[in-house]
Amino acid sequence: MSPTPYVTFFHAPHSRSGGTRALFEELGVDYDMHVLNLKTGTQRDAEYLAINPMGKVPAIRHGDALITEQPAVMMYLADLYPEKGLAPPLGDPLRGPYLRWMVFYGSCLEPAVMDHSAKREPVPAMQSGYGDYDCVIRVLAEQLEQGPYLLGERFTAADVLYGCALRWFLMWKLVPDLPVFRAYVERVTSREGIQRADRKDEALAASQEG
Ligand SMILES: N[C@@H](CCC(=O)N[C@@H](CS)C(=O)NCC(=O)O)C(=O)O
Repeated sequence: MSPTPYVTFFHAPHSRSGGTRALFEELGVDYDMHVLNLKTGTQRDAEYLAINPMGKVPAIRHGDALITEQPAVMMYLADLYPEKGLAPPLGDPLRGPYLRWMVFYGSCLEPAVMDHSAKREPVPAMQSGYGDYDCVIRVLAEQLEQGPYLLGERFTAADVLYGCALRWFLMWKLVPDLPVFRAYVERVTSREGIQRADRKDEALAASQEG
């Protein structure tokens, strides 16, 4: 049963909030969804900026709390439903590695990928929070080689984040087309919940096209 009050999820199809939708499906919980249209720019309307001044998705609201940034949103949701087993709890030896990889996504992987794709002049590795792009990609690939999931045998919300993000990164050729990335994306995104989220998102995107 969902805790009260329901979580409100601010979502736009074909965007970074797709991973959060996939996590909701993997958790199998109810929520209220508020849909934004990135093509017409409703995320920049005053009404939404009053909720999330960044004008970005995903965002969730739970009671008076606003949570933004994919890793924080996913950690919050996975902790909110501990019975679903998608977050190693405090005291679990995997809790530290789980937090590490969740934060690595936002502080290392995504900035490295975006800086690299924009061909930004790299700052010296010692001054960069993520070092350099090649190092980030190598460290992630080495971790996934140990598989089958980011934390080994245990599937967690971190895999929903990385599986969905790497799928986009491969599609847009933002990361090297390594067999380890391909196999991991296939393993994670073929899960029932994520497939269901994909189908719902395609229908939502089509309705916005219309
Ligand atoms: N740091 C944010 C980034 C979210 C983000 O960039 N979302 C994009 C969608 S892919 C967005 O909302 N863009 C709309 C805009 O900037 O107007 C996170 O990790 O959640």
